Amino acid sequence: MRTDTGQIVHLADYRPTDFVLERVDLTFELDPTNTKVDARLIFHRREGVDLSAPLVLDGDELTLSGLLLDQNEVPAAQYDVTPESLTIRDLPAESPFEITVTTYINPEANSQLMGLYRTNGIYCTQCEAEGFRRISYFPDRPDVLAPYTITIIGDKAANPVMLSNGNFLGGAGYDEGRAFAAWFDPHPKPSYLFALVAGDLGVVEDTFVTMSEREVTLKIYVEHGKEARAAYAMDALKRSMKWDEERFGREYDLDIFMIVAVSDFNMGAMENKGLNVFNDKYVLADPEIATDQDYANIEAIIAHEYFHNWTGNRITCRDWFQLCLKEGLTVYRDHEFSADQRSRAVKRIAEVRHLKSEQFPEDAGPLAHPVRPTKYREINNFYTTTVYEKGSEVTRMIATLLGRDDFKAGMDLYFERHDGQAVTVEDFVKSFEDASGRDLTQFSLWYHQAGTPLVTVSSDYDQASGTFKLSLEQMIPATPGQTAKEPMHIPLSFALILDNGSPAVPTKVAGGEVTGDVLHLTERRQSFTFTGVSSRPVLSLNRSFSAPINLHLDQTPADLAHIARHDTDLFARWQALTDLALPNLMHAARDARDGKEITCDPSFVAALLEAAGDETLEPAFRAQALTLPSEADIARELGGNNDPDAIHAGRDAILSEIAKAGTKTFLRLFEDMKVDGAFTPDAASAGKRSLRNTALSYLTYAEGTPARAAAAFASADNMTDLAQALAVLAHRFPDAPETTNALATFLARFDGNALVVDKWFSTQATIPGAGALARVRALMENPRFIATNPNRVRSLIGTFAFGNPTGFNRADGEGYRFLAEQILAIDPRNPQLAARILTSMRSWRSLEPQRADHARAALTTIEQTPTLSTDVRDIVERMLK
Ligand code: 0A1
Ligand code: ZN
Repeated sequence: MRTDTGQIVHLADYRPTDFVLERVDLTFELDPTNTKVDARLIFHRREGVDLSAPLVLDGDELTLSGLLLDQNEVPAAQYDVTPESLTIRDLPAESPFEITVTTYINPEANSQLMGLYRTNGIYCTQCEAEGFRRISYFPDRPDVLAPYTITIIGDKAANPVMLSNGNFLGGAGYDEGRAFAAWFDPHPKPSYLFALVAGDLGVVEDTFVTMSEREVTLKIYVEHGKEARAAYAMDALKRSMKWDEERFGREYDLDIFMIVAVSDFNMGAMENKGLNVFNDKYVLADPEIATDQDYANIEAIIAHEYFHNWTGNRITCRDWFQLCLKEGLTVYRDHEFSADQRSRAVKRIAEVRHLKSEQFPEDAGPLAHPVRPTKYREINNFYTTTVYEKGSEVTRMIATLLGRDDFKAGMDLYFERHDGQAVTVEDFVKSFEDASGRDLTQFSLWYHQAGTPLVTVSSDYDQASGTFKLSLEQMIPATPGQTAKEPMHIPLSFALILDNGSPAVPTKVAGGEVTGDVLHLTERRQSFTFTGVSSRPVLSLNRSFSAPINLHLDQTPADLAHIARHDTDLFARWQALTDLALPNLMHAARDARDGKEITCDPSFVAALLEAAGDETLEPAFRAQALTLPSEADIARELGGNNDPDAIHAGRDAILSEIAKAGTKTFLRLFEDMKVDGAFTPDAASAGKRSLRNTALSYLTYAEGTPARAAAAFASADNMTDLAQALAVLAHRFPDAPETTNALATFLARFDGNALVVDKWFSTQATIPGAGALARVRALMENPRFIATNPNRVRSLIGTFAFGNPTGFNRADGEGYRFLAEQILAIDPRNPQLAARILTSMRSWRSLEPQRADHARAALTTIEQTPTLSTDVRDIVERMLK
């Protein structure tokens, strides 16, 4: 583990390499503890580069065991080497030269899961962002692109499968007991997209015929015996390939596309060229083991990684500051794909819920950073929801500003101009400017200014003149390192809804630009006056969440109820219900804290129940409508001095109120939404299950006994219903014998299937209340909990810290002390995992003073540990700053 303090890298310091890499030829002689790597690299000096310039290659924990220049040993005086770098001097002036670097690495001992490692006896690599330098000394940066030839030599019996990027060249027996396989990837790529997989795996095969009629072989590799569980992933892959051709004109470019599912992986998946490596959680599914959410995640992540083939691989990033160039854009593409495969409105609601619960807190706390940062200490810590999800929202806003045709023209130009290059956010934006003629200078602030803008809006209607005036003000809060902010270009989709529900069509607008249904807010303060509005309209603003902002719009509950009932934009209807719910939930939290009786506005409950019972609305939407803002959402809205126990108690009381008032509706939904026949994971059936399980949850509030959930558990014939019933039992009746029984039955039935046992861990880790910590500690002693496996750690410790507000934020601070202890235990093995779980404390400053003091003390304990990884040190120091 690197425990240096980590140099800060600045965007302003970027300069191209002195030497151009022409070709890469790698040979791996696999051995679990002593793999030999020969890297033959052909370079030439870049034009104009000084003769004295040395070649500097990156390393990480490496030992050099051989170095040749044009096949001759390099004398010791000609180079310097440390585990972190190799510097070679006196290189040829003009002609290309060949450097051969030999290293030996130990995959078995690689617990960081970066570089070449072993998982369940399988050799596997992870090179993004800087993992290749743990394999060989190399110019390990994304702007160094070259074609790769790979030869893998390994024990024949142990490695019947030997894979790398590109097309298969050939393979055969090598010598006594060994075999080799050779691969060639003709598309120049950076080292972070390199991959190697070897071992004994099962495979599922299919084909895809591209739009130019080329047949591509598709293979998904999984552990033996799990082949049938890869069927849905294969289907999602074929749909993704088709969609990218139809929507973006992007065709696949190799003879073969492979996916490998592994059980030890730090993230969700990785888009290595032609050889995606996946966390098996995002590949394996069948009705018995996977929930509807699992199916949706698999579909989205398969698509995401596949879409990277163009947005990330064919066109890559010049440097890691440009990460959003590939991630924000590719998330936007996978969101659009899922919206087209499922219900667009319901998908958008889920995206916005996720954005608000994950990205908004990041943007409002000590870890806030721009979508395109200008400095970092540890790049692994910048795979954030800001880069990914806010990055996607910024792309979505470009599409909103430009309209469908110009956005498409801009994307086409980007692909045409930059194919085969490593580029910047500026190059991306320029493509849209050139294609549309629109100046995006001010808009680009979205990439550079951190913090969620707050837009405050008031309106005024004058009956006599038929004018409707809208006054807006934008404020971008200060964030670390950025105190003064410029006003941004905020595209706000809107409608003026008349009494009968139809939209008003004003005759004239003054005060700013309006294109179609988009109002362009560009000034700090700006007023728009609409004329020709015959009666007082209700304003529906930021429809479909056209901009990722906080909106303060003084609307009466009656106006919100009007939108909830009449808006043609389903998203706006959901947003209105949320806006009705929040003040009630905030009030309830305050009343719970003050020991007062909790009440709820009956008109809000009526609006909610009306949506729930409206059969013209799709069930998935009604389920979303009935799902109240989370405890974290309420905490964010309250803004500070937060008491998670009071927030929980207040929300619980409101849920009970709704449950009592709506019992009849929920009973009916519970019956009507039953899905008959064999399980299918399609969106319509998933929506019905979701609404039925939401009704089940409310009914247990109304009935106050575990009987109904226990019966639902007993009769469930798919994992969605089973896991939901189990969660209701565990969360509402943790001590009931029905819950003990269900937990035991669940474990007995799925013992041996680690991905399902993870659900068993997570369900228990999220049982609210102070008793959660003891439960989590006890579960860590369970033999099924494997401390080196990231999925196990995330499902128990991660879920507890991120997803159990009352359990984790215990008033006595024990939750924080536990987390500090765990971070210090995980960090030496796997710094990335430790750093990520530590971010669960990013909102600690909004806690009430006693809890905040405990949190600060726990963070300080971490900070004062001398042997921290750069990853954890970077996070903890930023959180305490
Ligand atoms: N590029 C991947 C995410 C990823 C990043 C870093 C990793 O290293 C541990 C792994 C995966 C994606 O966007 O899916
Ligand atoms: Zn990605």
